[in-house]
Amino acid sequence: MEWTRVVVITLVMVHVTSSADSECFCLKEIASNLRNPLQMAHTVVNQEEVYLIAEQTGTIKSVNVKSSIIHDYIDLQELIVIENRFREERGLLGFALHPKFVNNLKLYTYSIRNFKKDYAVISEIKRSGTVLDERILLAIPIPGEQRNGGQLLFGIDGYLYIFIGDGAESSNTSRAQDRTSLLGKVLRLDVDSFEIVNDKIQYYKVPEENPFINDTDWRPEIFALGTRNMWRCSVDSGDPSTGEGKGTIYCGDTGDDLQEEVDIITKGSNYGWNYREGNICLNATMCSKIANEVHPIHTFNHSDGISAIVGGPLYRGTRFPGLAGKYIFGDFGSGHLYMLQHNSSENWQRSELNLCQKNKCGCKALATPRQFLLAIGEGNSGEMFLLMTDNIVAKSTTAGAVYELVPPLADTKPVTCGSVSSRSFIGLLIGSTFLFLHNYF
Ligand SMILES: *[C@@H]1O[C@H](CO)[C@@H](O)[C@H](O)[C@H]1NC(C)=O
Ligand SMILES: *[C@@H]1O[C@H](CO)[C@@H](O)[C@H](O)[C@H]1NC(C)=O
Ligand SMILES: *[C@@H]1O[C@H](CO)[C@@H](O)[C@H](O)[C@H]1NC(C)=O
Ligand SMILES: *[C@@H]1O[C@H](CO)[C@@H](O)[C@H](O)[C@H]1NC(C)=O
Ligand SMILES: *[C@@H]1O[C@H](CO)[C@@H](O)[C@H](O)[C@H]1NC(C)=O
Ligand SMILES: [Ca+2]
Repeated sequence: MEWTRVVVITLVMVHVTSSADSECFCLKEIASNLRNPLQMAHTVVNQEEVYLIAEQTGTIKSVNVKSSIIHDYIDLQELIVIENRFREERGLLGFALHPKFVNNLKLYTYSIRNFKKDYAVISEIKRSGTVLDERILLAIPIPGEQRNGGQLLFGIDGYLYIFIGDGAESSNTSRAQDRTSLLGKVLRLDVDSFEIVNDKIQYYKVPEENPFINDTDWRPEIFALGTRNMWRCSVDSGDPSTGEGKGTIYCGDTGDDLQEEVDIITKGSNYGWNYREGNICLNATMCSKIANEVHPIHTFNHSDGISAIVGGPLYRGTRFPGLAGKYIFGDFGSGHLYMLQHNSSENWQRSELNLCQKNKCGCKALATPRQFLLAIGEGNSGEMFLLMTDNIVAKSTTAGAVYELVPPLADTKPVTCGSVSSRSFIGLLIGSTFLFLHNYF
């Protein structure tokens, strides 16, 4: 995340009709009173089907899917650093469940902690009763307070992928291109093994297939480089009948002044930062010399109305047939959602998704969405959730909520739902002034 500047601008924007009009969505609230919910998982804990939702302030809440009862599952509040202020990008930034979580209850967290200085800490945590067992896998010093990354996920190879921001205070640093630094990188670890390194136990092993494992100039954990601050990545579960696409990793990489981008993460690739931002060259000397450079599948100019990208899933659910096989992402500042449709080997076409009109959603689905989009979650059957808040100063408010995307009612006769209100989420009014939150992530 990075909030380098907040510019108040007047937008004169004519709402563009979406090509996906027939695929409008309704929102059903599944949890509220949260403090910056920024990652979720859908799983089973002790035979209870739950959503686990991480708050930036340091807890992972468990929400019982049937009863909606919420409790704290993991509480790291005493261990992490986070201040009660605007532009705070530290705290608990992400988690991933071990592929065998249902049996071993191991999960992995990415949080910022202070041991005389700030570190991005990746650790394995297991809760047994009320006791938390923790093993620190990596503690990476972070130079600035922003662009700290935070995404963790397991690939279909069973390895843990870690997405670290470049930790920079300004775009001039080239840590993302520095092979001896873990900043601005995607790392890949085997967390089911350990190694003894310099007579100390290291609670992971570097997979033999990591691209730079034989090159002593490189940190062997590096899987890919040249990333700025990837904010939310996902693994495609594959086409349900053909398996096509299974295992592909998609990320949104937040931009600096000019462009946001969507990337497909592949082994040994260089995503260009900070020589290139999106597809714009920032360093004429270096742009032609980027080895194994992989360009984004899509870029989105800030001038076209995006503030900071929030990557989502490649949709494999069934509720929205028109979204099948499309890549979904959103905008932090406005909460708008978009899809990318792959229509030839090189071409991904963008269109906007719209919230349905009030009378097309049942009363239960007439939730009032929050302003800021923090993440897009995915349930076990591929259905989607929005993690949002009205106030990003997380420690002081509980303005966060999680919504499930549900289809509109088949019967569109107007519904009356008492005092429930629904604020329009889309199509900023012509000439309205709106906070253009540039580069929060
Ligand atoms: C970064 O580079 C720009 C352009 O070269 C320069 O104007 C700016 O002062 C630099 N910022 C820092 C912190 O060095
Ligand atoms: C590293 O070296 C080993 C032994 O020579 C070889 O088997 C392996 O394929 C190499 N790995 C990579 C990623 O180059
Ligand atoms: C381009 O990158 C090189 C290598 O990191 C650096 O030395 C140089 O100052 C950069 N040039 C600009 C204009 O930022
Ligand atoms: C995006 O911005 C870049 C540079 O700022 C410009 O060259 C390009 O034409 C823009 N693209 C669109 C679609 O406006
Ligand atoms: C494919 O994408 C291009 C550019 O984004 C668009 O012009 C074209 O209409 C699309 N083709 C189809 C078949 O959707
Ligand atoms: Ca890039």
